[in-house]
Amino acid sequence: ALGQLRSVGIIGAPFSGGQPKDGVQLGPDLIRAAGLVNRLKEQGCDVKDYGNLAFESVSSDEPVGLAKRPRAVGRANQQLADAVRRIKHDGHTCVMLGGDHSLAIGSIHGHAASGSEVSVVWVDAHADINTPLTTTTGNIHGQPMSYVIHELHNKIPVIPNFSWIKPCIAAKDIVYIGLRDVDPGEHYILKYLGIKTFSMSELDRLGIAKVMEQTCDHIFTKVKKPIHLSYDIDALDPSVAPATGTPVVGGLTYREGVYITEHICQTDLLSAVDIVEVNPKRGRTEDEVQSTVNAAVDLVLGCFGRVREGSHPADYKMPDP
Ligand code: B3U
Ligand code: MN
Ligand code: MN
Repeated sequence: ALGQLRSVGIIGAPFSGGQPKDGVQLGPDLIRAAGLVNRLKEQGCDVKDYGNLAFESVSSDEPVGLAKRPRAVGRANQQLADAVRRIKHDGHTCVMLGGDHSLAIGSIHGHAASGSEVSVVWVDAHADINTPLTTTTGNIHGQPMSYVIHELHNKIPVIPNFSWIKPCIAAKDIVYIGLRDVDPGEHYILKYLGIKTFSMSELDRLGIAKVMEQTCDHIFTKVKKPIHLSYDIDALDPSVAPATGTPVVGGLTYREGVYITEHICQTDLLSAVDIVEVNPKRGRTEDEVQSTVNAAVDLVLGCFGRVREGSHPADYKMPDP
């Protein structure tokens, strides 16, 4: 079956300030260079590439408490939120190419600001739900969820360039898949808020098909909200996606990773996608970089109708001899 014509708006966010490792800002152009736009068009999508955001450098950006580079992260995400809101208003499913995962603040915020409430499917080895006070690393890519969840609003201190952020996601509208490196404070928050999680243990127990059924059962109770899929490439096993800043052993296979996108695509509710944390400078060989980038491309293609059984256009003409 060929998915109906989908209209995709791509925004590149070459930003690395949410974590300390150089190279993750190269993700958007690398994923494009692997042919993303043409391959989406080949599978029947309408694609508009909005290009890359230009982030001005912030001259003086001392940590606030533990949080590192807060002014740069706040500014970049404000720019991204505006861009995502515009792309949603133009009627596209938004694809945000990162960049590090702190960008989910702006991407989710802009998505939620564009219309109704949204649900979030967060695919990641990490929960990225530290508050600026529970973080031990100070890296804001380990914190984005804490800024957008209503129930954590009173746990967030004042941070420069963060005042525009209004919490916009309910804890009950979140599902995590792929967790295997969760800090104690994060684990407490996940349990305290009753957030639905499928760690790698649950995935081992249930298999990916049941995980995706239960994911959709969870987010579809009552009304069906548009889905924001936030996909950290480090959810995949490092044997598949080694070129990333914080690889963690025991991750999703390529097949499980792609299955998630196929299943979400079939809901017809996918409204925005983030693909983040591809870092070519963390690959030890060119093959490692290519494997990671190819996986990123295949995840996006899976989001927009690519199916592994193959497909054909509705007007396919069988050649006669
Ligand atoms: N939870 C740790 C580690 C981490 C989070 N996200 C990544 N690493 N990629 C933290 O820094 O908050
Ligand atoms: Mn992440
Ligand atoms: Mn991660």
